Amino acid sequence: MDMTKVQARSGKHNLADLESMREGFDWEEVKKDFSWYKTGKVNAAYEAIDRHAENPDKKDQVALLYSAPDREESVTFQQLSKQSNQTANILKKYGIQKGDRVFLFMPRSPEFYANFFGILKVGAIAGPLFEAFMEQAVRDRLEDSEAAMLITTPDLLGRVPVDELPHLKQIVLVGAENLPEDDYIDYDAEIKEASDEFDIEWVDREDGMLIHYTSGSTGKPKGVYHVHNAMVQHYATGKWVIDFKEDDVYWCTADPGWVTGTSYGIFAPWLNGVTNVIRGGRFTPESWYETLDKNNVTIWYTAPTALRKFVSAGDELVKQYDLSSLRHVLSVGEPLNPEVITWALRVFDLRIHDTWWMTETGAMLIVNLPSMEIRPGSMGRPIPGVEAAIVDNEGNELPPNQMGNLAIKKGWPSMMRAIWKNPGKYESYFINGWYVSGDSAYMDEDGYFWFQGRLDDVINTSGERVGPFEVESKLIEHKAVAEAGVIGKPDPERGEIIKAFITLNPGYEANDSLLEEIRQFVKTGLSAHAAPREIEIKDSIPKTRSGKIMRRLLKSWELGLPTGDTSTLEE
Ligand code: 6R9
Repeated sequence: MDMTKVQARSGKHNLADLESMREGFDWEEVKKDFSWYKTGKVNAAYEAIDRHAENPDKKDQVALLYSAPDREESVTFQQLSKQSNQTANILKKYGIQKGDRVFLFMPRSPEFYANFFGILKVGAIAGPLFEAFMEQAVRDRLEDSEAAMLITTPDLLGRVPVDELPHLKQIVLVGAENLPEDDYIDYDAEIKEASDEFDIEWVDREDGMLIHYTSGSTGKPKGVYHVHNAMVQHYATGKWVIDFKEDDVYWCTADPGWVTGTSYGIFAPWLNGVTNVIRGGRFTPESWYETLDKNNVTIWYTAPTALRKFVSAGDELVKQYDLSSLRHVLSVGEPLNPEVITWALRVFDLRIHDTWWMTETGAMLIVNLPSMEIRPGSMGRPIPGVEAAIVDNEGNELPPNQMGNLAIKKGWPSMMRAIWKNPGKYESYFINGWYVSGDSAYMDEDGYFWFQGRLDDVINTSGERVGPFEVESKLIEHKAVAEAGVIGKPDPERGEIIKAFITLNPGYEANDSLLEEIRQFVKTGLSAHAAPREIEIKDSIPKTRSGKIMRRLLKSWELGLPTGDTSTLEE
C-alpha cells in the first residue's frame, strides 16, 4: 500500500504541535494535578477513585459500566470507593499488610475492581492473573511472588495447587454458593459485614503497587514490578493520547491480567475521572460492536488482532450498529496493519492511533497524538518527556533509517522498578543508560518509529506475549515428548501462531491423535493461548554446543530462509 499520510482532523500541524509540548517539558508540571502534590499523601487508589468520590460534582458519575451477557451494572465513583473500603477492611482483618502480594485470579467483574483497589488501599501489591491460566501458569506466578493471599472464584480454584504453595496463607472465594471447606474466606459473607469506611494506607510514590508476569525468551515468566509513581504517566498519557474529556465513555478491551488492562483499563481512565466500560465474556465481532453501540462508547482502545477480525467480518456487519458516538480509536500490542487503518477510515470515518509500549515500560512511550499526522505502518513518535532512539548493541545511537534496537532513555515515571527477586535480569535491560526493548525498529527523518520485529525469540500471538521456554518446558512434561523447540510462525490474522518442533521418546509413534493429545496437554496445563497450533515431529532439535535450542534455525527452516551462521551448532 502506498504510505499516504493520514492528516489529523483538527488540521493542526502535527510536528509543531508535539514539539511545542516537548519544549521545556517537565514531569513536575504533570504532578501538580495530583492531590498528593499538595497533601503529600500518596496512594493511587485515592487518586483514581476516592478523590472523585469526595467531589460533590463527580461522586455520582458512573465510574464502572459493567456489561456481560448475564449481568449489567453501573457503579459510581462513590460506590466504588465504598466497596473498595470494604474489601480493604476484609484484607486487613485477615492480616494483609503493606508490601504483601495479593493475587487476583478471577474474571472481569465489579468485584474484581473493588478488590483491586482494596489491595492498593491497604498498601499491598496487586498481582492480576489472566483467567485462562491453567495450573502450571498459576503455580509459577504465585510461587515466584510468594503471594500471601489469592482472591479467586470456586470455578477457578481447581487450578490453584494450594498445597504446594507454602507462602499462600489465605484464599478468598468470590461467589461461593457453599464453601468447600472452612479454610476459605467467604467474600460474599464478609462483604455484608465489612465497614465501608477505611483509613487508607498512605505510601511512598516509590512503593510497590503492581506485579505483572511477562515472558522473555529464556526462563519462566518474570515479575515486572511497578510502583505508585506510575500513575503520573498513566494520567498524562490518558489525557494527551487517549484524549480523555470529563464526559467520555471509554472502553479498553484488554483483560487486567495483561498490562494494558491495568494501565489503561484501570488507572488512565479513572485518574482522568471518565466512565469506564468493562465487558465480560468472549470476543465476537457482533458482541463487541454491540458493546460499542449500547454503551455509546466515545473512545475505544483495542488491539490489531481484534481489528483484523472486524475487517474479516465485513462491512455489512458494521452497518447494523450505530457507532456514531465513537470519536477516537487507539491500538496496541502488535504492529497495526496499514490495511486496518484504511478500513477504519472507510467504515468509521476515524483514524486508528497506534501506541507502542511494553509491560516493562508501564505506560505508552511512542504514540500517535490526536493532533498528529499518522503514517500508516509507523508506531508514531515519543511522548513529551520521553527520549527514544535506535541504538546498536553497545548502546550507541544510530542515524535515521537504520535498523537497530528500539531503546528509551532510562527514567520515565512509569518504568518498572525491578524484576521481582531477579536483579540480574533487571540490569540486563539497560545498556549505556538506555532501556533496550528487544524490539527492532528504525526511525525516519521526522522522528516516526517503524517496528520491524522482535530481536529475541519472544512470540506475539494475537497480541499476547508468549515465552518459548514456558511452552517447551510444558511440552517435555508429556510422556511422549523427548525434546521441544518452539517458535512464532507468521500468520495473517494472529500476527504469529505458536509452532512446536518435537522429538518423540522411544516407543511412541507419530500420529494425529498423539499430536492432538500433546496440544491439549499444553492447553489444559498452561493456557489456551500458549498451546501450539502446529506441532511437527523431527528426528532431532538443533542445539548449540552449550545446549541452547537454536530457535532461529528452526524458524529459518520453517520459512525457507537462509540459515545464516550455524557455527555454534552441535554436531
Ligand atoms: C503493551 C503491551 C510488548 C511487545 C513489544 C512489541 C509488541 C506492543 C506494539 C507492538 C508493534 C505496536 N508491541 N505494541 N508491536 N506495534 N504498537 O503490549 O505489552 O504484552 O509486554 O508486549 O508487544 O513487540 O515489545 P506486552
